[in-house]
Amino acid sequence: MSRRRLLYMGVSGFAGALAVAVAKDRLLIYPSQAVYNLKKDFKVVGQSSLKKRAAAKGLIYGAAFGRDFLASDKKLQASTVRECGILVPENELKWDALRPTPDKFDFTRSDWLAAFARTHKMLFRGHTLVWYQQLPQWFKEVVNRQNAEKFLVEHITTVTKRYAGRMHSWDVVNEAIEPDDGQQAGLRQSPWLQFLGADYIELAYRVAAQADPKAMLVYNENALEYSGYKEEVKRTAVLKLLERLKSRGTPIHALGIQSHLVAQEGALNAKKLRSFLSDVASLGLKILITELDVSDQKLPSNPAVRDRIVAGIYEDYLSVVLDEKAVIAVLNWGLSDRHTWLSTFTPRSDGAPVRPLPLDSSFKPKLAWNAIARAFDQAPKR
Ligand code: 9MR
Repeated sequence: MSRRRLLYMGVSGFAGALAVAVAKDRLLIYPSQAVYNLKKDFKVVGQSSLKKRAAAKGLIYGAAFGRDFLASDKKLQASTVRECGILVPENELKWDALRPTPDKFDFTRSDWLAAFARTHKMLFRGHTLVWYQQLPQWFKEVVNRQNAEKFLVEHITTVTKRYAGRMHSWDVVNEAIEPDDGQQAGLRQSPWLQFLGADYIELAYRVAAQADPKAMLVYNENALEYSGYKEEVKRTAVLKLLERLKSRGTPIHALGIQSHLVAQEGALNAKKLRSFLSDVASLGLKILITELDVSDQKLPSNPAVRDRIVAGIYEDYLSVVLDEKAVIAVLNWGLSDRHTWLSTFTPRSDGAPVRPLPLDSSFKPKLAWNAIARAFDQAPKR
């Protein structure tokens, strides 16, 4: 009999039954995680919302929403108002959403979200001014080496001015590092790098700071969380970028760690993650967890088993990152499983709906909600 099998057999009663279910579903790569989670009750004290639990520790909690989902769903609106202290448009502030033609801006949909946040006394957060994706159709034909700076400056100025004084923070530049692209300093091959060179990053922060001196200016990045070689190289490149920006007096105030976690990715290396966070903090930067979710794409089909594993990952991750006092905010990328980018980007092969977020598709809190609540309750005060 294998050691794994013995491990499973050591768990009794309900937990044992679940462990066997897990084993049958061939979740054999994480036996310790599954068994550990089976013993956890994810108990939460009191009834208060995630935003209140976060606020009690000097933290901000919120989520990303699409205008159409939020506008058409009263139940989602009620959950949002209850749980969230900050709202970020999922797509409405991206270039392709705001720029129907080279000389036009359309703020209808982002304004709706800004008004919703304001009406419900939530903070509002901007995502994102400079990205290599979601550029409008016309971009390729119109933007070139000669006019790229004019487009970049005009875009950042117009968009940040529209919400100036009302924006908690802006993801000024998003996902600028990709060491696999083989460019200088691990920079991603993007139209901005191609047209303007590495200095486009600094320029973007300076323009944003001038147009909205009150907003916290964030550099937002993905794939920083795990401990594989690629992530290690990426963390090093991001740190170097931040160091360089700071040493040149660039107005940058925080790092956004997207945190799209993946249940089958294996354990996080808490030590490496903590030391990265502390290196970022020692540059005088705050840290925001900007797009948190946990993909259950490859987990067993049983939703109860999935929810338990996902919740364990939420609690483990947040308890590590919230140890670092420079972390000031946690945002989920969506709030309820009813609306999540993961249903289309990484659907499950068994066709079952994905369950990556704190609320289920009927807006009921899942164990993931408990896990986040527990992490907030246990976090040191800022
Ligand atoms: O959730 C967003 C999805 O609806 C969009 O189709 C996609 C492309 O614009 O972007 C998704 O959000 C991404 C975010 O802007 C940046 N980090 C990764 C997010 C998930 O892909």
